[in-house]
Amino acid sequence: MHGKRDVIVHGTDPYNAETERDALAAGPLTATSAFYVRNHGDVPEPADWRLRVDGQLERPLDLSLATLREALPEHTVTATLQCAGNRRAGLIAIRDIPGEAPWGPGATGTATWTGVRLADVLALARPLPGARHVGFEGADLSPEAKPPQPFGGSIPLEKATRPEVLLAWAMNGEPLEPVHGAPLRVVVPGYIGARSVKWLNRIELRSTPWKGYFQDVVYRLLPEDDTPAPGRGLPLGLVALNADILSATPTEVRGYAFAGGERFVTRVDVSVDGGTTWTQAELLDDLGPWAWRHWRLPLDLPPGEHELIVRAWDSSAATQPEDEAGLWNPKGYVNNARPRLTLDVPRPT
Ligand SMILES: Nc1nc2c(c(=O)[nH]1)N[C@H]1C(S)=C(S)[C@@H](COP(=O)(O)O)O[C@H]1N2
Ligand SMILES: [Mo]
Repeated sequence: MHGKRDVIVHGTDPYNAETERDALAAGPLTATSAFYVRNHGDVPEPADWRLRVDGQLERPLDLSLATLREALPEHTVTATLQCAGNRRAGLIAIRDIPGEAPWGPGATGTATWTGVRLADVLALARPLPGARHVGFEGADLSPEAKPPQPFGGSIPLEKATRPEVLLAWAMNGEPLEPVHGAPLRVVVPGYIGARSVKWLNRIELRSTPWKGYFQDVVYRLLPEDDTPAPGRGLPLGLVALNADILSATPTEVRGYAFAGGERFVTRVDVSVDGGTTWTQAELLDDLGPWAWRHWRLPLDLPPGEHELIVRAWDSSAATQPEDEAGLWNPKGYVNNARPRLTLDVPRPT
């Protein structure tokens, strides 16, 4: 289904799947065939697709894809997408989170995205002075909201006019696949995946953030004892610094680290003795400011049990929280605890 390989399927109605560790480890760019999918409803198949731009602006637009592509210059950005629920399994291990997928480390991936700059579309539409946020609405209808509503969300106008924010029709140099938002999706580098709205058919210039279910009720960080309701908790936006281990053998450990927001990864430390001593890992390919860094450290571990811990650092000098215990929240978002792994090296026989 959906031509995916090397994924762990978390659901088929709607389809949700994460990339297997091996496929993430294969390289800094994630193959489209292995790229994670996060859906909140059925994949829509719009017969007559248009992009409408309305709200607080001087010039409402109603564009076909052909017009969009002809009118504006094409740009390509390499960016990591990361779901706010990435690594939720680590939070579920502390306390169950019913109804939410137990994502491992693969609800994230990095691709090249090609399309037009949202900034260029906004320049055509001419936002009015009262416009502060840019809302995005998809063509899918999600039954998670009662009554069902299209998936949507917004970002501040200030971010929307940055050159890295795209309306993309291609991923890794190929036409966008239906499951990833064809014919057109938003790509908001540095923000949680939920703001990169797929099957985009409406952009709304607004004075306030999006009031739809997927920004006003969920994708919000709630205190431990709270339950989702409109406006509760804090809306997630910028991705928090995170890292995970993708492979570990007695001779090498590898993984990814993603700083999120406008920060970048400055260092990754690895401990093989449960956190007593730390060694810096080598940061691999630099794919630019919007992409994660893969990292590796050669090891020479003797037989026995070894407790590996990893901690990434970013350009704001922040590092990852020690463990999941203090991070648990009712919807299971933002698990960015230091990854741990016990490696049992057998004695030679
Ligand atoms: N229209 C629409 N856009 C959407 C979603 C959705 O369900 N519907 N899911 C969002 C979430 S939560 C994430 S993490 C990313 C996932 O993008 P992908 O499926 O291409 O990996 O898409 C976002 N855009
Ligand atoms: Mo997500």
